[in-house]
Amino acid sequence: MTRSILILNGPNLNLLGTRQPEVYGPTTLQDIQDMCSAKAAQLGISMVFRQSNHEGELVDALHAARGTHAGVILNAGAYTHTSVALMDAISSIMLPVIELHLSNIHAREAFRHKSYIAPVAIGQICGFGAAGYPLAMDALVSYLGDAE
Ligand code: CA2
Repeated sequence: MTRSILILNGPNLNLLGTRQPEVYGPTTLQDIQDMCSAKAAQLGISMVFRQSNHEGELVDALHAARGTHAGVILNAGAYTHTSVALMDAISSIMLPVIELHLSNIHAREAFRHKSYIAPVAIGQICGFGAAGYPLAMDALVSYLGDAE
């Protein structure tokens, strides 16, 4: 069976490419989704790409990933810095999760240096803009190896 991964995006990422291009770049979330689809085909995996502005929906999507997907790439947006609920959800699903950010959160405001996702993720990719998405897909597929 084809391996599947979930790419999950949090609040305000639907606005990408439309505002603050100096911070987040000119690429839209649809452009990123298209890039990820092409990368998935190249890697021989399937991929579900989602975005929600609602914390509970992100928690539900993480719960539903168990049994459906082999791993998750999560750009939790601002919930990265606030959400114990997302941290607990990741701990509960027993799936590898890669934390992803477009910007280098460590080079920005102090409140962005704290991540509730980092302690429960297998790793973090940040600061490479939209290119971080295919990088994270390579990293997740490599982490998963031949295991089911
Ligand atoms: O760099 C990232 O990917 C972030 O997860 C983006 C979040 C931010 O709160 C995190 O600290 C880092 C914000 C996403 C907001 O996206 C916008 C896009 C266009 C216009 C306004 C916001």
